[in-house]
Amino acid sequence: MKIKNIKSKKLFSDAKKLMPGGVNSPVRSFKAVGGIPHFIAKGDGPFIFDEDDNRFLDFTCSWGPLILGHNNKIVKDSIKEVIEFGTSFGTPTRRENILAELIIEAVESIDKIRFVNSGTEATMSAVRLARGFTGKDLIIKFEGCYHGHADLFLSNAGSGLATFDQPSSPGVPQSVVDSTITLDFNNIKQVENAFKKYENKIAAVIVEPITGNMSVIKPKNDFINGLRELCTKNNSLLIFDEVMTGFRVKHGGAQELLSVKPDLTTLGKVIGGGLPVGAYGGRKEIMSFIAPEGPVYQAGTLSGNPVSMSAGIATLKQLKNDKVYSYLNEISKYLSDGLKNISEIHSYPLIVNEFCSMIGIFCTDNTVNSYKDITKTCIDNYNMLHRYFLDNLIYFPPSAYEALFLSTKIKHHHIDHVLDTFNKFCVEQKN
Ligand code: KE4
Repeated sequence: MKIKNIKSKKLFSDAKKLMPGGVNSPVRSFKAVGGIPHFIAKGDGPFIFDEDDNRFLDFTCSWGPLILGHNNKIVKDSIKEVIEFGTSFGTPTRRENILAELIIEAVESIDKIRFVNSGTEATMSAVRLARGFTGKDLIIKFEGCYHGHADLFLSNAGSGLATFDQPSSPGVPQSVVDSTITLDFNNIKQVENAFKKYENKIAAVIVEPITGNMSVIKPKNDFINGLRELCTKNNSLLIFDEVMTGFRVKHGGAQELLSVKPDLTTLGKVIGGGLPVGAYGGRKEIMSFIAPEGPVYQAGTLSGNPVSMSAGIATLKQLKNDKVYSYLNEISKYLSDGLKNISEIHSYPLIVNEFCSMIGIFCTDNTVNSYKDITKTCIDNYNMLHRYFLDNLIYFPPSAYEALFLSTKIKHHHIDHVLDTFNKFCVEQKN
């Protein structure tokens, strides 16, 4: 069914005259999947409504933050309440204490926390802190993991194994990535070799413990435990980038699911309830290095602003209820099992990785354990599936490298609609 998009088309044409690519973040442009993006006018529960009055069942959830669905009443009321008194004061406010306490009591590895305004700010600050605390410079990261757009993260693996990186974007000087080493996710041998090669020079290893930016890939058992052991043995810090997985895969994040404690954790998305918030936190003795307590500088005009704090508090208070995660687990399994069963019935190549409301879909029959594996999957098939779902008013993320997110507002009958649509897609593929 071709859906109306006259208004989105006009808005996109205007937007491209005003903003690069017509968007304020590249992945929204639909460049990866083709077609034009839908300009969304409002969200409500499991739905988003575009300017042409199409109502989509949403599985992007604003790239993760909206775990409680769109227009959550408690979050909305908390924002209305706080703006009665103003929006920002550039001073400490009590709501920062409240949100900090909610996070510290949920995430065992965090004794102290600093709020910033995005995931990128959180990860770049965590790396600076790790370098300041250890007095070392080198950082290990993994291909396919995304930690935001700070220069030091915009690099690809160097030519040989465990050699220094090369920039992956113009504007990033080689000097900046000369201290970054990119290795293969799930390859603990490469990490061991890097620690041997650069003995006592590695400040930290940063990793998405369950990836969401090469879609959803879970670490092999020896990988995450191996990172923990190697960092401890070499007096380097293990940084879990939980901007996506924090309060998403479990109340205590992926570190609770995997039973591995990092030295620093970065957070974002869900902790802001749809408003701009990032955070980084960890053990007291590490966090005490952050200004003004310690020498490592980091600051932000709107960090901890009462409006964002209020939305975060309202969100995390609702997530303290265990029933939320058991429900999300249940509906995620219902969707992933349904997709797998239908793909088997029709012999349609599909792998589905599901971790409590984060789901990765790969159009392939082979296992997917690393970035190289995903590049061998059929991206074109994902794009065809994306378009088919969109024409049936189901909004999957507009990139094969992104994760699906379920909110608590997604019900079984919504998933039945998705499964019926997928079944029709498979039948049509065969004809
Ligand atoms: P932000 O600066 O976009 O708030 O966070 C950066 C970031 C850091 N770490 C992880 C694990 C992340 O997933 C992200 C941002 N995620 C992307 C979606 N894959 C944001 C969407 C976008 O770039 O528009």
